[in-house]
Amino acid sequence: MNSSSPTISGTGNTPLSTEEWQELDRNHHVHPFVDPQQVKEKGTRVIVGAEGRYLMDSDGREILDAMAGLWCVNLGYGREELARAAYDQMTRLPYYNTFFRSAPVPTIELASVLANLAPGSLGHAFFSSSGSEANDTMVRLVRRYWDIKERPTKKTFISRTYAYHGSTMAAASLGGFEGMHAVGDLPLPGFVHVMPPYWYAMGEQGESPEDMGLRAARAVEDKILEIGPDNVAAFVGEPIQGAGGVIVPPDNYWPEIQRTCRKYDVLLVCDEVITGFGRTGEWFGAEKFNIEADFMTIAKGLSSAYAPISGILMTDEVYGVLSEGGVIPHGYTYSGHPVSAAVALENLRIMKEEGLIERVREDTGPYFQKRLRDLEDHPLVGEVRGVGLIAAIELVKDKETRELFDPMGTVGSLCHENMYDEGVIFRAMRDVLCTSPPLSITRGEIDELVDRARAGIDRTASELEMM
Ligand code: PXG
Repeated sequence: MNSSSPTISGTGNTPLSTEEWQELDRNHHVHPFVDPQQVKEKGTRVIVGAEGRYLMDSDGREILDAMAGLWCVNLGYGREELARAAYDQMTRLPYYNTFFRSAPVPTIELASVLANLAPGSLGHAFFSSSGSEANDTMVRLVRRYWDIKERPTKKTFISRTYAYHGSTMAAASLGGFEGMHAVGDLPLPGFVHVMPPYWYAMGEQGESPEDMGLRAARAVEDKILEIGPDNVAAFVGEPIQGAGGVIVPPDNYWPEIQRTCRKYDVLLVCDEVITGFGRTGEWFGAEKFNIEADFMTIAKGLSSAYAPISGILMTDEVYGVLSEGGVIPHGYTYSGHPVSAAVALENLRIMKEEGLIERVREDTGPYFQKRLRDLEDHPLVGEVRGVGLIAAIELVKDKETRELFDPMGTVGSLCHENMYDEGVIFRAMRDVLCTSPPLSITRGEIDELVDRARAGIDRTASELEMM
């Protein structure tokens, strides 16, 4: 027990000072993906509220959230309709399960709405609460699919370096981060990785993005042949790799992946946790890149993160096979939670009614991409890349040769801090500054986002004595 704990009300709204919150946090709260030493030394940024696209911290500062939380608050903050949907559902039916052949009404409605929204024949939804759980579900059901088809050796998953698919054992195994694999002795058996179509950092000198895209797609085919097609269950990929540094594939990459998966009878899984629900200017990234997936993982923007909900969508064919296998012994207490489902339905209704997808596709998306590309004149900026309302600014040591900083990550972290001090939150991954603002962002706010980002990059450059 912390003897110096201030008295707290238990409502989460106790008016303590920043220092008091930081002390409690330092003493009791374990953060994901954060060095405890940094929490101890620098203290936590305490966030007390938000409205629209702006967060407010405990010192009363307004910060433009260029990350929509963690790539998820797609409608922006303060939408009363979503709060009302949650309240109404909590008073009507706060919980009932989806086991034992029962289901709450909003859960059934959400499954049918998603079936209509999703591309192709992805007509069946299994719900969970987080992207990680959804991917774990997918891994189990893909393996079961091949068992039922009497091809039990098809068990290995191919995914990519710098992929992020979550933090549970299977999801982190699918992910392509060595640092994550080092925690918990991962990857589990049956998970292998190939190179991503990351031209800026991995393309050879003189190699075009398209040539690199083909090379990266061929790495998938080579891996299938190395393992043996009879042993490969699925290829899993985000249409655009988000947390790995917004890696946008060239146009020839996904068609080649699709062809390869069909050729070797390998299932294709699209992880749309970030790219789903409007981020690219289409409802799904699969539509942007013409991908016909057998499974799709969804989360985040499904409810604009106002309530935790995720799921996997599967095709009629896949569900048909799974249905032949009898009971599916898999599920979570919160699978299809009615409050989350009600919030998701209201979120989707608002997105449709306000024409948010069209707005991102035709107006704010192109404007965002154009304004961000103005930053390419900066000596520290090697590349700006992105689609719709997702983008990255890659900082480099040498623009001409595309030489990255060594060690990677220090300059990115510094720039992230400097941007925060300038009043805008990006996400630093290596030396890549990622942005994925609420889809409700306005042109004026985009101007502000870019101006503040430039100020942060300028500060970083002068601290590096480059100017
Ligand atoms: N797939 C993708 C593509 C993701 O981006 C997950 C699965 C896992 O979702 P859950 O709900 O289990 O977190 C994600 C999550 C970051 C960051 O720092 C990114 C995510 C989560 C947390 C932090 O960029 N993406």
